Amino acid sequence: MKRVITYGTFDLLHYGHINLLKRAKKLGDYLIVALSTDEFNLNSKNKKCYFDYEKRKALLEAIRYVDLVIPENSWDQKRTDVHQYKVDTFVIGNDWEGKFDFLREEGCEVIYLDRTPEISTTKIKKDLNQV
Ligand code: C2G
Repeated sequence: MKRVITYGTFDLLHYGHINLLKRAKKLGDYLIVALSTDEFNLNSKNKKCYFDYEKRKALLEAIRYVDLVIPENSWDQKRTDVHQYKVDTFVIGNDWEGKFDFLREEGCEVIYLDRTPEISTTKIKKDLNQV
């Protein structure tokens, strides 16, 4: 069974995220999503989430492509995650191109997928403000 992992905040969940998860699942048989916790978002990603971790986790667990959701508490857990969850492939959007190549040293394939254009949480918030 080929195991794939990806990381993110996924707030507000939109079709760009779904598109990423759909393509990520196609790369294997089992998809793990490491979901940024509220504290990690606030303290390390400078993101204030609209939905808290439990709600974002429930949303992701309802997506057919997602098999397991685990917490992302720090930038540095990827190496251990790859071993702990026996991950074959790490995948993330190409806004992170090159940033996680070091995982190849752990025997993990690293793939950067094109982001879905024209959609982002920032755009959603901006458009809603103009309503
Ligand atoms: N994404 C995408 N297309 C968009 C928006 C997002 O493909 N229009 C992808 C991102 O590239 C990422 C995933 O959806 O792979 C989740 O996006 P975010 O929640 O913004 O993730 P990010 O904050 O970049 O967190 O340790 C890694 C970080 O936790 C990644």
